[in-house]
Amino acid sequence: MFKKILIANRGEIALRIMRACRELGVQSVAIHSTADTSSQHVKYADESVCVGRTSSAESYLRVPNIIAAAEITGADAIHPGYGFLAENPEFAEICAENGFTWIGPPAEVIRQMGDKATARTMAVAAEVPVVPGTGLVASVEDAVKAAAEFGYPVIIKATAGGGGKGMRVAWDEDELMKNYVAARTEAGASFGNDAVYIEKYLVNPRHVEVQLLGDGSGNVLYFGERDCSIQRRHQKLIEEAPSPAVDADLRRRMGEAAVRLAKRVGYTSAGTVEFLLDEDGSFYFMEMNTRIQVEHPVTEMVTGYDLMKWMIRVAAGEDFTFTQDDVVVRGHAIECRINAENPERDFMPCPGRVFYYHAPGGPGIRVDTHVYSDYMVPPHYDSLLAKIIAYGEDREEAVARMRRALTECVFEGLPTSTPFHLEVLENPVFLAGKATTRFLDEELPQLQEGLRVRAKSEEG
Ligand code: MV4
Repeated sequence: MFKKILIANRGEIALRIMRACRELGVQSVAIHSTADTSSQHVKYADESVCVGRTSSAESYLRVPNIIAAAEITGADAIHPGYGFLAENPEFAEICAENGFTWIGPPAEVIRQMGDKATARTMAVAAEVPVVPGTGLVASVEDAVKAAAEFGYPVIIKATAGGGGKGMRVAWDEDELMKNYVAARTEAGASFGNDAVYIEKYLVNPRHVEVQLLGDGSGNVLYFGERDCSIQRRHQKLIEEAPSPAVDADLRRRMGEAAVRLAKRVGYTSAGTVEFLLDEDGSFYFMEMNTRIQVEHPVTEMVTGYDLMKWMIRVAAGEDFTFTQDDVVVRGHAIECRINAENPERDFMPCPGRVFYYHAPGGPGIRVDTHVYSDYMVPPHYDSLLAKIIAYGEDREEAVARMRRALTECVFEGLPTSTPFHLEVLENPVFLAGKATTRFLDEELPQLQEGLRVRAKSEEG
């Protein structure tokens, strides 16, 4: 096992990694910006190094400073968490070149999966189902020809994209010709790479993703799925495990498909294969995320495995002490992401001081947060305040516990997404387990009306 790990991140995920380190008897090193001097991850760590000024570009993304911090503290490994440098293959290589173990998948796999057209090709090679589509298309004529083959609507995707950027839907040939140019222009401006490919557009799918973990001996295990259909502008708001739309047979088929892809590319560490699950029960490869994800706790709750500790153990060369048959999904877990934002004002981020924080608790509740009373939420980073995770024997109990936890929770001084979550937890479509990726667009008027009523009754 490692002696000391540098955590190249901040916020709740830095704390989560440090908690795993402490349980493993590993020393932790925090890095921080000048805006995060009094952050929890700095206090919790055994050592800390300031790596730069407030902006991410000058601190959490400043590779030479992070490597220097690892050198002066004598760390033997680097954990990137999610976001920042987690899916930067050059950073993974630079860590290794400087003698630090990268706690993540091989750099070459990060690179391959970061290119969405390549990832799609790898999925085909691994016999993982993909939506009818193309490789990179060289011209608008090729795009029109391909679309005529598999039929409208189609979606144009930037190969350098992911998370929705450089994506355009086209319902007919005219729209395709227009949006093809728009997608390429946006992709070129956003990523410095304007290459695009085309897929048949699934109109009303669910987002279902499979959690994987690979050790250094070629073993790859799946830990069931998460349903992340409730998103707004490609930001996930609520995640749950298991998916209400997945039964044991589908779980096994999706899990085995995800493992085939992972084995094909030589995957190690924690990773996630995202699928679109169609209304008829067919599933299709969407993307592979080569990192530990925000929503990993729901999987930890329903499987009982500490994914973060296993991610560290396999990076240190340990193999699994259990098999696929040992991984059983039991009960139900839901996560609500609490952001410092105003759902009544188009989810506008609202950084500022949390004058008073009170954590929910009791049976089945887990809170992953870096917030404390009098904490100043800096405006420079993402607005995630806390993840509340509720576990229950079944979905109904998980929902009831989540409602209770959300009403116990206090973040004084800031608007948060808490009331919005309470609205979703009363929505009939959500309660029926029928939410698809269109849920938020379709239900937003009712949810916002509910929010206004809620705000009024709090005034009165
Ligand atoms: C799709 C799709 C429908 N059909 N691909 C969204 C981000 C990127 N990961 C790919 N995305 C989609 N790809 C085909 N062929 C619909 C989406 C999509 C989506 C997917 C998951 C969750 C929310 C979404 C919201 C809009 C579009």
